[in-house]
Amino acid sequence: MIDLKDTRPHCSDLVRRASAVITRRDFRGSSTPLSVSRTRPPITPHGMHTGCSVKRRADTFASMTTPNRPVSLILDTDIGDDVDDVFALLLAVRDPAYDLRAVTVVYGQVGARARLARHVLDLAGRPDIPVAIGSSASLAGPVNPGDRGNSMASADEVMPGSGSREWDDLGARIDPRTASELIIELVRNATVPPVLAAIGPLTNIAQVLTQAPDIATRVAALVIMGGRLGEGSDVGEHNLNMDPDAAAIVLGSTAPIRLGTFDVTRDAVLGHDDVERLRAGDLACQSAGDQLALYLRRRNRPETSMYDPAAMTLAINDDYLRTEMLDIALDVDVPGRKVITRVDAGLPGAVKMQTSIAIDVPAFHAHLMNTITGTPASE
Ligand SMILES: [Ca+2]
Repeated sequence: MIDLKDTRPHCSDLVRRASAVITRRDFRGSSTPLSVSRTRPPITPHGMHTGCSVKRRADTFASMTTPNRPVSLILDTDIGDDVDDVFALLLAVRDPAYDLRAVTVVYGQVGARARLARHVLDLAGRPDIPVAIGSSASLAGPVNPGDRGNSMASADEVMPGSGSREWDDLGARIDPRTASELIIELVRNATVPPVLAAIGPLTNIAQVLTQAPDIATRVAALVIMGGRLGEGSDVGEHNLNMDPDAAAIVLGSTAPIRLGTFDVTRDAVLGHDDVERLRAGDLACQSAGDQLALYLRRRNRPETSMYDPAAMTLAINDDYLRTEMLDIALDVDVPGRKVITRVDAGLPGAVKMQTSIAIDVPAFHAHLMNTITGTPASE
């Protein structure tokens, strides 16, 4: 996901805010106010709501997973653009709490994304995990090559070059099934319900739920990095904005959603100090360090957010992200490619989701780096 500096017109003329403030408590006992916008439905010819009836989801996650057993995980990713996806992928194969069963890729340059995922898994010693290609286009049609997020900004200088022998070899070992075929097959054949984690635009997941509605109730959880609450929520969030139609389908479904939002996960960061530690590790760590360094240089920033691996921890527990069951309402503006998420139990269409409200930043950073590198931080 991308830290957007949105230059598009805001929809402040479409929404009226009423003040509503919940308290965001971090794990160290202090309290920080977190504003949550309460907005009326947009009055716009292009706006629409999810239109679903109000659903009351119980958080069935605990009852569908087995304590002390790894969580079976399927990861759907737009790896290669923002660098946080590669850290989610490495965390998924190096934390024994996960049993990563498959990786599927989505959005824009899916051939390159699949090769990158294959490359990283090979470096991590996991050539056995299948990688399948999903939708390049959004549900509305082909993505604009200039779209934010349709790049390989964190990886194109790090992975084998297009047309090289290594590139061809990676391509030859991509799973022949489509992303939705692979997801549906794995979920339906699982003896223990898996967790489906989506850390990119939601096109593949929407296609799965459209083709096979039973998947919504067969997964232990649908973990999503997406949405933005509180200040800045009027510009939406990248993963939902890039395919608003898919977001409406997925977030309006009956799947037990655990939502890691932009406003919480952005506080988890890696920066230049972490690059050297990664480069001192094995081949997979070195590649991740190179991708992080490339991304920081291209974006000219000292650190960057780890939205995706932070959200992905919701597949395991709430140790790093604290969550509450909140009523999340959507305003979906397809032509504007903007999906506004807000907490509003009163709005028709609001859906209950286990939603992030706070993050333990130091604990998550230590967990991510220690797990990926396999070593504790030096004093
Ligand atoms: Ca992502």
